[in-house]
Amino acid sequence: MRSERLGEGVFGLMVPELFVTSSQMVLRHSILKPTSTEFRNCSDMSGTAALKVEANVVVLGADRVGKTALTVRFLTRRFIGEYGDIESIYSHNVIVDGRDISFNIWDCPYSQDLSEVKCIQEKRTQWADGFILVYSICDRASFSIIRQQIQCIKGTKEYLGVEKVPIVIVGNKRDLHHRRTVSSEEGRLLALSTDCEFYEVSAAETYHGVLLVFHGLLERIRDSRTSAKKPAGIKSIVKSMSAVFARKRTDSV
Ligand SMILES: Nc1nc2c(ncn2[C@@H]2O[C@H](COP(=O)(O)OP(=O)(O)O)[C@@H](O)[C@H]2O)c(=O)[nH]1
Ligand SMILES: [Mg+2]
Repeated sequence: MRSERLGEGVFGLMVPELFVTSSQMVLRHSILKPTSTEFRNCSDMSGTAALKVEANVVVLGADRVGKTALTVRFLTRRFIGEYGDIESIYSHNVIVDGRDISFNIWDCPYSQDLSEVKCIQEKRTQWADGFILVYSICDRASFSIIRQQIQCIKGTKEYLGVEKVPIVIVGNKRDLHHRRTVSSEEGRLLALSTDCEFYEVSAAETYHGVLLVFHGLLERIRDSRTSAKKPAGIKSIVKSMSAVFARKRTDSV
């Protein structure tokens, strides 16, 4: 059996976990293990189903933008209406393109306590393979928060040596277009300028859009995995050699 780690986990972090089965949801606490995100190739299985992919997804955004609605829609295909403010990690298995995918989805409440934010944000960013950043198209302040969160995530990942961060930006509450204060173009432009994917959805109205969000993120996670594995190209070799020679020249001055 081959085991390959996708990302680091949160060490001993206690979080509530909502395990979802087809018929029921059970809320309980669990300890996330550092090796929670793995690609596994089980030798006793055959075909493409033998490859099991685990993906850790963090859902972020301002209060009341629909983070939980979006997550619960993906897990259960239902829109309930009111969700409360419980921080949860949900575990959900799906088959995508014949592959067994295990999503761990961390639905995070928004916090403005800066000291708390810094500490927990680092843990989340370290744990996550990909991010879903949600704003409401009727709430301009929630759109500004997304911009800040992208910078913060990219900064932390860069510090951790990760070049490409899979991020999907989601403008939610599309059904409330008569109350729109953020245009689709603004969302699309932000995504373009920050190398993120963009979707506008209504968690209240459709399951399909929400499904596209999670599949789009999965695609980005796969891409980032592939590019991280690629051997250094000629450009980066030339870059490293130039850096070495430049250093030697400076040393000899
Ligand atoms: N009209 C509309 N309301 C939504 C949508 N998504 C969520 N809501 C509502 O927005 C409120 C906040 O949703 P919630 O998921 O709890 O937001 P969170 O704080 O970001 O997790 C709730 O009253 C939801 O019913 C949507 O797509 N359309
Ligand atoms: Mg919530």
